[in-house]
Amino acid sequence: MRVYLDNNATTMVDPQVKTAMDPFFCEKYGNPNSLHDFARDTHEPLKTAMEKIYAGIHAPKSDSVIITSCATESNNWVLKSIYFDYIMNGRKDHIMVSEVEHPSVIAGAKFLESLGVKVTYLPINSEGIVDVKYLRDNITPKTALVSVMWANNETGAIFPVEEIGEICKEHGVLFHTDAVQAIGKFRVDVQSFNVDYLTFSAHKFHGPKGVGALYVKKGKEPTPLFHGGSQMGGLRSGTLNVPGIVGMGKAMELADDCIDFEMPDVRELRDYLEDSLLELKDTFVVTPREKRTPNTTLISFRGVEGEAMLWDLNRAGIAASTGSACASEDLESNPVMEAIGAAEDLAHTAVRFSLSRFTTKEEIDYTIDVTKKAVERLRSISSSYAYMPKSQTNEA
Ligand code: 7TS
Repeated sequence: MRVYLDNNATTMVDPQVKTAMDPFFCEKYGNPNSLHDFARDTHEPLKTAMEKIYAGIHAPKSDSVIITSCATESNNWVLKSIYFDYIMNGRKDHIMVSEVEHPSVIAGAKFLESLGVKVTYLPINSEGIVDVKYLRDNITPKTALVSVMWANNETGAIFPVEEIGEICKEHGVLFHTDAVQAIGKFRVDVQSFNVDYLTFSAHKFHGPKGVGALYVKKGKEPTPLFHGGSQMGGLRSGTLNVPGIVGMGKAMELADDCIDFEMPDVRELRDYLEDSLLELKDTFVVTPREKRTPNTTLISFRGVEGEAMLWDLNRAGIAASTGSACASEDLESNPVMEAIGAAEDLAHTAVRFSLSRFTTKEEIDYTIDVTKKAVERLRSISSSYAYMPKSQTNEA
């Protein structure tokens, strides 16, 4: 059996999305900016797709949704344009990001730091939720931007973006949220709270890879990263990825429909998986369920090296993760576990299972069985577990 439980890294393209994209490879392949009918063939489908994308995040027509190549591009764009627009000219000198942002934000912040920008890395609490009080206490009149993700990719923890948006508004600070793990998991409505920029990426919600977007509130248009064309109102030059945009539109429509219908089932399956694995002694989950996206569990098995666990799971056909795929070749501890301040022996033991609307009960039953056996096997050969003081285990 092959079981895919790494949906926070990427998802299967929904067959309906693939069907919607198909005509734009070998039939309707014109460049939308050309002046012939091959180009014109793409105009109506692009318009429909963009309407679906706007509807999916409840963006008003007056605001912009700029298509990019991925969330990494959108996140980098926000950080770098803030530097060009507000910091380089001396108006501001400071940004704030949570310490558990995706590397595309953390590395961007570190780059700005190397240019002399002051960066505050917001800590997270023992539940894996960003510390809003720390933000409130450290925001200054010179702060240009706060960038805090909506849902964390490792734990699924949902961050209080409404409250953060309010604080930013009070202080006249721009607010960006990376909503990559939010779309399709719960309702995303950019009009329901204060937000200036919002990132998302199609391949995280059963759309194609290589297409993402940045929502931009009217009047907050960032300096472009790419110059050289008139696409996206000159804000993001480059020939439009027509099949990608059509695919993202369809994926967004389906994702929105699924929030009420499929997501409760996904949550039930995730809870069943988690409950079953928590029956094992010395097994921990950090963020409480009600504060998490419905599809994610990050679970620690004391005494079991996460990478060893992945090896056993992979041999049985199960795909999971110990951290971002982007970082999975480094044998490093999970960044969220580190940020929480988990003991060294636990920081290396976290395994992330992320489900999707295509995950079945049979797959979860199989995963529970394989995981339990793997934990038993790996603990039996773990010298650190064998010699661990009984006080550190659940054993009497
Ligand atoms: N932001 C978040 C919150 C993410 O989870 C990811 C990918 C990205 C940005 C980057 O998206 P992309 O469109 O540039 O690919 N996260 C993961 C992960 O958790 N494991 O592999 C990739």
